[in-house]
Amino acid sequence: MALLTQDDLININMQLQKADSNVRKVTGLDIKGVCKALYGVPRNSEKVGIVPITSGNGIIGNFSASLHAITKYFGFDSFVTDMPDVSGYYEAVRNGAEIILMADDHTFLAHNLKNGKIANNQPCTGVIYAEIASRHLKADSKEVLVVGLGKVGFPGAAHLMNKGFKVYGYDADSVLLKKAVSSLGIAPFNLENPKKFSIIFEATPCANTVPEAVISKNCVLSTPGIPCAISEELQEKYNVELIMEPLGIGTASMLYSVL
Ligand code: NAI
Ligand code: PYL
Ligand code: MG
Repeated sequence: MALLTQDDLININMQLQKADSNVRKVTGLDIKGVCKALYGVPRNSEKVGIVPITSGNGIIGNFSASLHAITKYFGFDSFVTDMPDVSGYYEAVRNGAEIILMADDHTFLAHNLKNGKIANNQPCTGVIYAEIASRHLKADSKEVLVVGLGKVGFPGAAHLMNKGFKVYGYDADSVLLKKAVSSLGIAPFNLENPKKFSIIFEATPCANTVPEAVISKNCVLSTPGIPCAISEELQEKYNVELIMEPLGIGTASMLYSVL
């Protein structure tokens, strides 16, 4: 999994507020509203325990603090444990956590200890960024381009298919592209024969993965991918509505999915 860096998470509150404003502009809903549309209106708001995990590459600077800020931004009572790992998990439960948030280098989970529901950040991120893209108020058709069909992109593409969109997909890994075509019924997108889209969803760890030939004026590019899929120059040239944020939107999707 491509790992976040401390620098990706600088001033997460400002990044989240900016992303929320862009989501409202594109969809007419805020991030919370999109989560409610996806998962239903929560009856209550559980206490969240955030447990730092030292395995693998270890603690990422700003990661736990960002989760603390993100959970508070969405109205949850939350705390970061003093201890990491097993001791931190014990501390979280002993201090009344009803939902556990923790991440190693491969899995970022939300586990609701009351109802047993568990969520993985990758599909939850793909689904919410795809949902936001699908709600583009000024879309000129139900055609969408998905670039990147991995652990985030594939669930996002599946969500768009389930919503009745015409999904064109591309992945640099031909095996993954074939799998998405055969299992989801998406259309393989041919970069040699490009067309314009007003809705684009990208989930790759590479820059410049969305070519100019597919970008239409005022299109929405909904992308959790880090770094950004298009240059600032292209974003300005086509007035692209960019939905991009390093952690909070995906975390909101996880939390609402386990309430
Ligand atoms: P992954 O490795 O499972 O999937 C990435 C896919 O992109 C791969 O199938 C790869 O073949 C494809 N790809 C790479 N370069 C490409 C190119 N030039 N054109 C087309 N396809 C290309 O990774 P995963 O877990 O799906 O994550 C994708 C990105 O999303 C990563 O950058 C990750 O850090 C980020 N991410 C962001 C989150 C957020 O909340 N903003 C949450 C989770 C992941
Ligand atoms: C969840 C993020 C989104 C993109 N990549 C994922 C990532 O960086 N995962 C690793 C998270 C490790 C956290 C570390 C800590 O500080 O607790 N174990
Ligand atoms: Mg996010």
